[in-house]
Amino acid sequence: MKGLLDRLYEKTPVYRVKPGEKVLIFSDLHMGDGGGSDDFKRNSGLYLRILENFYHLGYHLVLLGDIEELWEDDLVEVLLTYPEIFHWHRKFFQEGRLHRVVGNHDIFTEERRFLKRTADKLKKIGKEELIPLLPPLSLPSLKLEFPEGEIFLFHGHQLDFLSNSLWKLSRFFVRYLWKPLQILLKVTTSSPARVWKKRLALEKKYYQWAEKRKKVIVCGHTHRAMFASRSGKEEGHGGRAVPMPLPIYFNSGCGIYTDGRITAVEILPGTIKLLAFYLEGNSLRVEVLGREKLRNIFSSLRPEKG
Ligand SMILES: [Mn+2]
Repeated sequence: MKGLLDRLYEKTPVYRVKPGEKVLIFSDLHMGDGGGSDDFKRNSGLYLRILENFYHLGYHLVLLGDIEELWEDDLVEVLLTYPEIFHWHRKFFQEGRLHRVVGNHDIFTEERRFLKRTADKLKKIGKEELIPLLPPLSLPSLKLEFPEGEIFLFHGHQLDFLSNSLWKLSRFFVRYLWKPLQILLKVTTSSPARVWKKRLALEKKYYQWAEKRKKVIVCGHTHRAMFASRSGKEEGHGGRAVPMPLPIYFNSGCGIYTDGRITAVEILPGTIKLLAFYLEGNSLRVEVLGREKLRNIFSSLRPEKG
């Protein structure tokens, strides 16, 4: 029987990665309004450095959902807070190197109209110059086609009932009840990130779908970076909900870790990696948390080797 992910998979646009092209995948930056509930603020300088660097290195950038925090904040406020970041995203886009996939915190009904309304608001407050920086229309999900095989990327909220079917109600809760509390209590943003059991249950659903359909997947949403179905640290919560024998589930993690790191999945010709970026003084540093040949990842899906 076809499930929700099967239907998403079928309508997913394909990008054929050309020889030599390199891809960097981020998710869950939750860029806010720069105020007390903006968890991204402390990492924004780091992210800007990453964008500048990888733009000049010729990378493709995949934004895998929850880039702007639109449950808590208005897009106008986010744009006014981080115009430079929107500027770099735009530069990637203009060169055909930006792939923006929707998440549950940066979703809005009738995207075209929403962007038009946001442009009108900017005009009204005398910030016309920011209108060209508005994000491009988003994709529901994305398939990246490599010589070794295809990787399916989706944010991950699609299997999360509250975030998917009830997103308007959830947004109401977050904006009017959670945000003020968050400022008061100085705690970080919501949802599966905070709730371990929920996160493990989601990971299980992602993995089981991928195993059944023989796919390699990259998600975000849970805020737990994963490499080849393994997380870097289990944080004492008993690890995985189900055994994940095949190295087919990846997660780009998030941009709001409190230790000042941002994680990303990097795909180079023939190789996939999990990276953690951080600043040391003023220098951009990268730690490689995982590295594997794409050939080995895909061969795990063939029965004779699986
Ligand atoms: Mn999400």
